[in-house]
Amino acid sequence: MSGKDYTEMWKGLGLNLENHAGLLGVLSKTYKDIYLNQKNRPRAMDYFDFVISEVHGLRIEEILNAKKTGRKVVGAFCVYVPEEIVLAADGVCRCGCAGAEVGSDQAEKFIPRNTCALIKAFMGFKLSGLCPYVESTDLIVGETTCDGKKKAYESLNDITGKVYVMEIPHMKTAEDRKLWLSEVKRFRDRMEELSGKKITVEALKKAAGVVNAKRKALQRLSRLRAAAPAPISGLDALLVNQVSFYDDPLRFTEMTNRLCDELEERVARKNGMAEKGAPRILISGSPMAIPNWKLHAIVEGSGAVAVGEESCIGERNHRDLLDESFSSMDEAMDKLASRYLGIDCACFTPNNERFDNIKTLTKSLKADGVIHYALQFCTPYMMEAYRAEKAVAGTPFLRIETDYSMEDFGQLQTRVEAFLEQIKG
Ligand code: BJ8
Repeated sequence: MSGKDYTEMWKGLGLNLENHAGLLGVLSKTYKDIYLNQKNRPRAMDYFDFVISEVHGLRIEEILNAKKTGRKVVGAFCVYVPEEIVLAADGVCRCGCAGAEVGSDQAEKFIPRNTCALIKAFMGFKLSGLCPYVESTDLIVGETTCDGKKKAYESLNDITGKVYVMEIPHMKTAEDRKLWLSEVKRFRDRMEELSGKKITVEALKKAAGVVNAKRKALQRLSRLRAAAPAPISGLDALLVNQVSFYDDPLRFTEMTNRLCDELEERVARKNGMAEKGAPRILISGSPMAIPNWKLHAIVEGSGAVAVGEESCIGERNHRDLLDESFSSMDEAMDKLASRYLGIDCACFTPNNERFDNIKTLTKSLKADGVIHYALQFCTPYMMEAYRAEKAVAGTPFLRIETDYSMEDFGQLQTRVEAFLEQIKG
């Protein structure tokens, strides 16, 4: 990982230094094995390789420096938390790492064994003192999406004392919209209280511009993956989406646009990442938080190319922009509430928009097959697999349920290979 010695910084954050060194070692090796072995990567991926090498280094230093100037750091585990409000209060917003099997034994003292890997990971990272992001946050914003998260936040608050929960309705009726609007306002008030700064319409407009620019860069990347041959691997595109959750938003946007410039040239020259005729796969379902690269590594290691992620670390996060045409606080709150309530998370019922979106993406990305990915014990996404399959009837479809462990890697590989044979046949 990084060449600089950050030991003092990690000590100051109270990390468990021995376990932390082990974690960085595993992360670095996994990254090298999976990422640096790819051939013909875009040159602009150098930046994202650098960000990963500094994931617990330079970025944390930047965040701690921001804190020294009085800015507040807000962590979240869900795309429902409105980043614009955090930025408008001059805060730093980032999502917690929850994509690796860490501290499960300790997490299971608080939550049941049969809890999804993402929840276990955010509890495990905290309990084993391994995440500098969690340690540097002033506020962790939870939400009432799935039951597992909702209840885990209670324990996380017992442990950290800094969890604030937004109530997310589970339907989208007029009454639900009212409830959600009041939650968005309550969060604005909480951010004002935390930062000691009044959130103004101008500050919200500026924040909306920053976050929309980031979304537009991700949308551009997403559109470029529709080219045949695909100009970038799914692994690299997934990494860019994962990094979008914790990098500085302005820098991230610039570097992603730079990557897209290069991809446009590649598309013009028909310079693809995958072999000619490689099956194009849309991956749909539970989010893949950093460093969860397992399924993409299997799919692309088997000769296919992942061309899209119908997921919160993907399309669901950047599909919709915020309408910036507001001129009063009430209008701004209204527009924020409707932009976020448009997210098609499986925690909603009914959730027909998601199936329409899967259908549209399968077509626009020219996917030859869809792999539905649900984390084990993620009931909302496991349940929706049936309707997702129905939505793309006629397109080969594979359902996968897994966690972060590598124990089923071989078994999944066999299933994916058989699926790809079915597509080719
Ligand atoms: S908007 S998908 S980020 S809730 S994987 S913890 S749902 S049991 S992460 Fe999610 Fe927000 Fe929805 Fe997106 Fe529960 Fe499922 Fe675990 Fe999940």
